[in-house]
Amino acid sequence: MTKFLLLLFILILTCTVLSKNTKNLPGVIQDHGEMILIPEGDFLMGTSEEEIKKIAREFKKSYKYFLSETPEHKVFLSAYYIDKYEVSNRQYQKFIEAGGYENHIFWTEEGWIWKEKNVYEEPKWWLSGQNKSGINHPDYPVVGVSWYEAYAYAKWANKRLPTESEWEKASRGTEGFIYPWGMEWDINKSVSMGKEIQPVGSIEEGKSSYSVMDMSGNVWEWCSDWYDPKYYISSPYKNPPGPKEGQYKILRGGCGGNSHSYYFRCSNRHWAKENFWDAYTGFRCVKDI
Ligand SMILES: [Ca+2]
Repeated sequence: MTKFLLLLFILILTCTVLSKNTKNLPGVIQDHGEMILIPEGDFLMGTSEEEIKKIAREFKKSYKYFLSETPEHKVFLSAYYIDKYEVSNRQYQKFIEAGGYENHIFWTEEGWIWKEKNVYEEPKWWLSGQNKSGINHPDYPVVGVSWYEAYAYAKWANKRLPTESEWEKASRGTEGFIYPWGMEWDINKSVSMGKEIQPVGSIEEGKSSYSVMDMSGNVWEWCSDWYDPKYYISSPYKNPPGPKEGQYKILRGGCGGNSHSYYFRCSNRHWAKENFWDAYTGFRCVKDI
């Protein structure tokens, strides 16, 4: 009898430990966001020198402004999942409610220090509702978030921020498209050129060939990579992880407030400090298979 009770006790203890761990298993997606599988394989990343000279002439800019997009090169990526939509205020609210701003384990060391020092408990404008922020605008993309906050959210959700190459492949597909929908600029296919941001996934016609939404416009999206203008010259062919260090993090995709179509090309690169935030900067996440 004693032996039986002891076995029962061990069984109950094991179940309790397992059920606690299950909550944080890598397979559990905390924000319930829809994700799209991007199959493994090659795609064309960056822009050729000939093409950037053409763009520079069109917009009367120095071609050096676009030089970090060169050389155009082939990249192989293992399969991964990417969020179909930019992370919404509705999803971000779950992170706040789950104690995201109170739990050190979701944050980088620098991010935690930055947050504590500034006493941040939510994104900018979250409580005032300005710039379509906060719970009164549940379907809009979260804005006013630094890279630190995007990183912490992704970790809480059991996802991660995309590498720059993962972001670009999900946007332009394997056909070498300039824009998510094809080769020609179309102002009606993205939230762009001075428009206010819209609820995520508002423009169906602007989806990429993988059906990922808002890769062009609406809000800029944080990536995991540091920015190095010369990275493409020596980046590895397989699953490039991004530079080891840097001063700025990569942003991709352009935003409603931008007024030149070159920002909305899939290969356009942009960057900002980790603590940067504004009314047009958000993110989406990816997940390993
Ligand atoms: Ca976007």
